[in-house]
Amino acid sequence: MSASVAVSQVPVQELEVFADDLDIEKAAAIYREHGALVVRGLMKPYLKTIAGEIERKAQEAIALLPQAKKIVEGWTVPNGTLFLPAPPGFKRDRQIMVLGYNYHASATFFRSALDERTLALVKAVLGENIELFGNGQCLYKEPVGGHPKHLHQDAAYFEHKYEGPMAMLNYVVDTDLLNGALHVVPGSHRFGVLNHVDTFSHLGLDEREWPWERATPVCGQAGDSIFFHVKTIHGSKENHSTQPRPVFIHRYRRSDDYTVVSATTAANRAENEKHREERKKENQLGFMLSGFRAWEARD
Ligand SMILES: O=C(O)CCC(=O)C(=O)O
Repeated sequence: MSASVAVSQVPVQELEVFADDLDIEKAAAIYREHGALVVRGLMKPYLKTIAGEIERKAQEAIALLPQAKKIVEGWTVPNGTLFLPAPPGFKRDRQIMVLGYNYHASATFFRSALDERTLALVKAVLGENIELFGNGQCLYKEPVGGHPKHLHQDAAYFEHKYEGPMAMLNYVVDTDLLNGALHVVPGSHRFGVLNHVDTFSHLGLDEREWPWERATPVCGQAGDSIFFHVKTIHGSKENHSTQPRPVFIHRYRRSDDYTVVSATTAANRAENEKHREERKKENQLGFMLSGFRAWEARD
């Protein structure tokens, strides 16, 4: 389907269910239909610890800025945090984008990836054999103009052989249009992988073709979770509030799935596309969260 086909706006109420009264089949059906699903309150049990740890990691990252190294995506500091240039009038010349907060840094973050209700939902969508994809991620928008993340498909960054990962993005603070609510384009998971260009926040869709009005904003409370398909178009605007707006993300995939193209810029995507047939499952094994991995001769 061409990206220029008009997308009808789906109100957020059609995407949402509630963790306290979770009907797994209904939730999975919403995800399959729209490529997006909101589960209100799912991560509440882990929130207090995670919120405190994220702030601690952010302060650690800022203190490490004198040791920052330039890379193509921005600057990294030794605790793994990625910085971007700061907006005009900001108190520093660089702002946090991806915090070095992941499963290597926090037991609670890791435990939250194994949440029973979450795994039941993931299995209803992806089947019995599930592995973790990646080490967990924390996107951190600083206050007073913290970075936008332009509309994009995660498949531009990590295109997969099969279904691809199901992402679960979790709000750490109440999140609305002022501080950077996630926007999703329901149904866009059926569009294939679209052409992405370089933007301030790395790979993104052409803003003339994909203005924010084509997306549904998902306002929510701390502890709400938004699931989205690897090809679902999504993004979030700047944080114009006076407080940070972090989110933490888990990604789940079928245990036989693997990345065929990885990229962060249009140039490295073009180069890596040439090697898609060379990518293999063998060196991409994630930790099993459900089911069993039998050895298979794959070549
Ligand atoms: O921080 C956000 O809201 C953006 C997250 C996102 O777009 C992503 O992880 O791909």
